[in-house]
Formats: sequence, structure tokens, C-alpha cells
Amino acid sequence: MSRLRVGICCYPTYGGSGAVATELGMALADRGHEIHFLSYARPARLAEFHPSVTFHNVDVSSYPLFRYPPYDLALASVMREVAETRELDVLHVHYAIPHAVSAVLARAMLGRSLPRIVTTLHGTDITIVGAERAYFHPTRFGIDQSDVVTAVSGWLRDETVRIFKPENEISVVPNFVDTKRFRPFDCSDTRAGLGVRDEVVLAHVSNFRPVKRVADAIRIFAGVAAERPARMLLAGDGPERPRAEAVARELGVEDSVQFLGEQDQIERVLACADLFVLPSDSESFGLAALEAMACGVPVLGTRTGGLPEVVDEGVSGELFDVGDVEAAVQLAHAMLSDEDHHAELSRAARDRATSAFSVGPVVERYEALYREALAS
Ligand code: GMT
Repeated sequence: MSRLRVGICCYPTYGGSGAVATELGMALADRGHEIHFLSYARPARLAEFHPSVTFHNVDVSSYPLFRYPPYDLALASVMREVAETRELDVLHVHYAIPHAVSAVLARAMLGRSLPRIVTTLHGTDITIVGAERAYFHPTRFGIDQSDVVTAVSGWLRDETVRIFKPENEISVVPNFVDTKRFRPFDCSDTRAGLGVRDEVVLAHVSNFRPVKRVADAIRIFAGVAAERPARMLLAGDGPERPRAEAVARELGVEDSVQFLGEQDQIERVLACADLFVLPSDSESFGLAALEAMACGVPVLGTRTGGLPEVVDEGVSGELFDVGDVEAAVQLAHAMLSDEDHHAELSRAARDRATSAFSVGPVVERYEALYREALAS
């Protein structure tokens, strides 16, 4: 199969869209393609070195006149340059705003049909940010000017059609997980290091945005801790962290709740857990839940967005309605009380991650879409 030259543009932070974009780029490089990452910082998950991977930094110069330095233009400029000098076949942008629009501008500046533009929609680029008045039309324009558009779940595809009524078709390509890295393993050392004794461990990983409802995760934990010795590990950081800490204090569980901040080896935290809690308002996919499942950790999440496409209710986890903390606590008790039942959930979680969301088939699907775009 011929080698493709692919540009991948994403947010470099710990968020799911950046993680997926980075893992995809590295998997494509392992399959022999030449990969160019473009972003305002080196993506958090990008490996130290890979002979087929180059990172291109986007610098945004400031000027006294600019109250808001135009990142989208600086990005378009780097995209244009990389596309021309590295002869990119495909520019795959993750998260529509502003990446899709910058890609369209970059290609227009080149005045040709290459690179083909592939846009992957991840979630709030559609449901929150994209739907805002200021970004609605640019988002729809970016979608319609792309050669291929994908969404990470059927739910997100349907939401995009409902909100934007785009002309372009949207294919569903689910996220995936590296099941070699995210796997069950003995983590007695990590547990001991964290001071975890004979306790059940609940975990939560997110960017602590309001949409994640981290305070609900703490409330659920308090309900569990009222019945049995329990510990909660929270990884990640963001604007809701102080409120979550305050809720832990209010409920008197602050000594059993550990805020670990952003972590590179998130699998070490996940593999320590007995239950992963994701009480989000909305979740187009829920990559963190999938990573927990791959570590053999059942999920307790909300029946919202694309999460039911990831967690098969009653088999690899349990789902509850957004905000229904009481129901979540009951479900947590049921999942944790019976060791055999918990072991079954745990096995099913790992099985689902490996059978439905492993790297190979998803990467092949993207390769096929790139080739279709190039052939059209
Ligand atoms: O949309 C966001 O809030 C940010 C985005 C990200 O960059 O982390 O998260 C979304 O994309 C992830 C990767 O596809 C999904 O796993 C998350 O469910 C999704 N977040 C939301 O829909 C809230």
C-alpha cells in the first residue's frame, strides 16, 4: 500500500480529541505513513521520537493592535507551508473550530485540490462552541468544504445533522484505545504509593469543565464511602476543580479524595480503580471511559450522548440519568457489593474495549477514507 503524507492538526492538551489525533498519527506512522503534526504546542501524548513523525509549531505573533491574536490565520499559514513543502496528500483536522476553516483557507491559498481535507468532529465543537452564533456559520462552512467529515459516534453525527443541516455526509468512525498500553495490570505498588489500603477505589479523569459535572462524581463517591471504606482518585485539571474540592470538604470526604492533577501515565491511575465514574451532562463519546474499560474497570456513567454506544449498559458498566446521584450511588453499591459480579463486569469491560474499539480496524477505516478522498 502506498505511503501517504498526512498532516494532523489538533489541540495539544490532555483532552480527548488531542489524544485521539495523536494516537492516530502515531499508529499511521507505525503503518509506514509520513505524519506531520501541527499545533500551538507539542501534543501531550506524542512519543519522544518517531522517524516518520514531524511536529510543526504554530507561533502566533502579537501586535499592540491585536486584542485577540489571530491563531486561525497563523495556523492556516503553517498548514499552507507544510502542505506545499511536504507535499501533503491529506490534512486531517480534529475538532472543527477553527481547524477546519484554517485548512480550507490554507488550501485556497495554495490554489489546488491537494491536500484533501478530512475533518473529525469530536463533541463540543458541535454541541456547544459550534452552535454559538459567533461560530455557527464558520463551523458549517468548514464541514461543507471538507472532502470527508467524520463524527466519533452515531449520536454526534445525528446532532450535527440536526443542528447544522450540512450538505456533506458524515461518516461515523468511533474512537479507539491502545489496548496494549491500557490493560489490566497489578498495581499494588501504585495503590501502596497512594496510601490506598483495603478500600474500593473510584476514579474520574477529565478536563474538569462544567460539562463533566465533577461535583456529582464527588457526591457519588460520598454515597459509596458512607457504606464501605472507599477512596477516590481524580486525574486532570480545569476550572471546576476548586468547586469539586469544596464539595468534598462540605461532604466531609476530603481526606479520602485525591486530586492528582494532570498525569501522563493515566493508565496507572485507571488500572488501580474498581469503578470509573463519568457523570457528564453530555459526552459525544467518552474516551476516558473507554480507556478505563480497556484497563478492566467497569464504568458508571450518564445515559447521555454517545456514552451508551461505548458502555453496554448492565454488561460492561451501568448508566444513570444526568444529575441522578441517588440512582448512581445505588448502582455503584450493586456493582461493588458482589465480587463475582464485579469481576464479570470488569472482564466484559476489557472484552468490549478490545473487540469493538481496538486501534487496527479504526486506523484502517481512516486510511480507507483518505484513499477515497484522494480518488474522488
Ligand atoms: O468536546 C470537548 O469537550 C473536548 C473534546 C476533547 O478535546 O477532549 O472532548 C470530546 O472529544 C472526545 C474525543 O473524541 C470525546 O471522548 C468526548 O466525549 C468529547 N467531549 C464531549 O462531548 C463533552
